[in-house]
Amino acid sequence: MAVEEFDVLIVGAGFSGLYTLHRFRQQGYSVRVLEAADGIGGTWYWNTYPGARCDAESIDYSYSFSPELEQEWTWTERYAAQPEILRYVDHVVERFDLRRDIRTGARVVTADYDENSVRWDVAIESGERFRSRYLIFATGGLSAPLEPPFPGVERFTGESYRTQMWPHEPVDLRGKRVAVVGTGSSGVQLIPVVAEQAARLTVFQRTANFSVPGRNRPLTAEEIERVKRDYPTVPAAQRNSHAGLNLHSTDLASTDMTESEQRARLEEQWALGGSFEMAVAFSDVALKMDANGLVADFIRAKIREQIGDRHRADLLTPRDHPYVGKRPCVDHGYYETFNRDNVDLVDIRSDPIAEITPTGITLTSGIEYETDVIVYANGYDAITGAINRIDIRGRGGKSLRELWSDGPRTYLGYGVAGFPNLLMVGGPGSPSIVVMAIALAEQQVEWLLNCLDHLRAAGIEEFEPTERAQDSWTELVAQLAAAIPAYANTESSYYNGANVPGKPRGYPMFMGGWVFYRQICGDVAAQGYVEFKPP
Ligand code: N01
Repeated sequence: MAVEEFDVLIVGAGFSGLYTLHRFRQQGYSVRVLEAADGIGGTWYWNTYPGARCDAESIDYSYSFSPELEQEWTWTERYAAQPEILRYVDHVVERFDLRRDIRTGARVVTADYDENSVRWDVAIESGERFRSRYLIFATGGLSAPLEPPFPGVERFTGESYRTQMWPHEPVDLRGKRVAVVGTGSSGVQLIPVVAEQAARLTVFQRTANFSVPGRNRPLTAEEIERVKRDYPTVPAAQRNSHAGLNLHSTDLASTDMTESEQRARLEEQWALGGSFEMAVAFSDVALKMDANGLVADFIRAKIREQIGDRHRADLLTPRDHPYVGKRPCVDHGYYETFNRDNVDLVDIRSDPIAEITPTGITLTSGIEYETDVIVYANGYDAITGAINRIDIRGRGGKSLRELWSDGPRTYLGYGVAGFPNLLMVGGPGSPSIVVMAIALAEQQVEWLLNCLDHLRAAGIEEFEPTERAQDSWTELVAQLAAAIPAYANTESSYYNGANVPGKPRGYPMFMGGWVFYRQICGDVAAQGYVEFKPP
């Protein structure tokens, strides 16, 4: 079989991979994107479950590299639903003629570095191989779905669905008994929609999460006009923010306010809607447990107000983690759903699922729930999962998976010692997941292009970070997470790997905020990328 060769191979055709393709191609590199799915769009291709919607506002959740694109495209709602986001992806793909360089249905299984030819040799599931000088992973932080973790899943004779890979054909839940397992962002979005369709919905909850109503609504003509007129200010403000989002944040700590000012501020943010607005109610929400407690207590009280039944309200009230320690959800009618007569809530913290049977779900106590449909919304092997599922071998056949067996080690999230010309966008060690992915990709790709220009001008065609730089970056990433009380006081979350049996515990992403990250990247560039050296 002929082996196709390119300057750059990119793994993943989500928002990050698409921008990487666009810019590297513009700079004159020959590029091929290898995408596992049968379509383009990454997480937005896979997550077609009912209710799927972005939890960042659509105006922010957009590319900023093209003023023409900003003017042409018009979002219809405050939070875009999955089909609209996929239409935006399609528009971008056509607009910038990206499709011709993307190979879909091409799941990368191995990547081997050939030191003699200074090339990466990449194989996809079909056995076809590709070679390139640079290999860029744009695989996404939440793209490695976890299998439903219960014995007997395959014995169930009804219909089973997974939010992470919902069928692209319509699923009819009308008149059926439906069980949903999992109450993270996916479950919280899906549950209100399913409740309206199903005859009976039973929600299996292990951990109550914090969720804040999104207050979604159509964008008005005046808003659209204003945004389009002021567009350059939107991404500019994003770049000066912690998470790449335009939020109503404040420099005031909770301790700078009186009790009544705190209360007013919390009500104000609550009225705006969305969990990120609550996270910036005070400047110290993640940094001081007292401030965190104010926000958490406020949301707990609001949750209770939304639910009629006291026992249910109690079960749905989060108690085991600080606000933002686990990713909080943005909902659209979640708590009200539990006031419906056709909805049940089962606490699988006190009575865990023992097995899936041919007819339903059995708990450890022996209680059985018969159902026609089971929906698993059980989450992802976050940040490292997608890369670690590929067998990647660097210099001397060294395995990346083995190198990362105690947690990922990278330099700035861009590269790994011992793996020349392997690069990452939104990878471990970057502010992956905690900074809005599109904005982060735009910044990182520009940085990488400048880095390559600089190194190539110096005659360096093969490079990797030094061990020393990688060690100190890995240490900094760990120290930052440990120094932020909201994370340090959260025991179990996909952020720290606790949701995956056997995964090393630790925060694999840079938690110091985007401004700080960009400042460090800028300093490294100004100093001539000195920690990237030939092997
Ligand atoms: O996954 P999750 P998700 N027994 O890991 C439960 C993004 N996203 O797909 O909390 C019983 O958050 C688990 O329980 P627990 C967003 O960043 C964005 O919902 O581990 N239960 C939890 O309730 C989000 O944060 C959007 O105790 C088990 C659930 O399954 C991220 O993706 C929409 C279990 C998993 O929740 C992931 O969200 C959707 C077990 N053995 C997703 N194992 C938007 O943009 C797991 N669970 C809006």
